[in-house]
Amino acid sequence: MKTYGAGRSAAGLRFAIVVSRFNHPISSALLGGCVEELEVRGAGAGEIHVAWVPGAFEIPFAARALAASGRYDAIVTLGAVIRGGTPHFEYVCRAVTDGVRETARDTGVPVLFGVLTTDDAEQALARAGGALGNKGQEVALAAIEMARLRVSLRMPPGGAG
Ligand code: INI
Repeated sequence: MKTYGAGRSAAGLRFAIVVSRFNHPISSALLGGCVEELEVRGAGAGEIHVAWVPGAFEIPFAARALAASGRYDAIVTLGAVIRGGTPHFEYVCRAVTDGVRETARDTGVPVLFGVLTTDDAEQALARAGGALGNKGQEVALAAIEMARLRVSLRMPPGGAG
């Protein structure tokens, strides 16, 4: 059996991160975890570009522009949508999940989903460097794996990747 290579080294790969400013303490903690993991895995600091947007609703707009630029091997999206007891939460969640999925589908660039959707701030903080880890770090690993897989899918199975 031959398998397409993936791997966990970020060396030589280029990443863009789209991060929403809304719920800033949470999103900045996600960003810190994501950048740290990419750098630990070998990504050059000059190969990680960050685009801030006002809120999660705006994430797909920036993710699509960055993916379409052809400059990046993977796009990471980060943010926190916290339920506030109004339908607004559902609308924002739907918009960002649909937009991220459609961006990856339409551009062929992996777009990773690191947007927390939680009932309250405590649940989000627990996932942004708290008791339940850091979603930014987790999604950085997924971005590396998908970026490497994308490269290797252009080669025969078992090739470098
Ligand atoms: N944006 C978020 O990123 N998280 C939220 O929890 C949130 N809430 O709760 O409203 C939120 N709203 C802003 C939205 O994403 C847009 O920025 C805004 O509607 C302007 O288009």
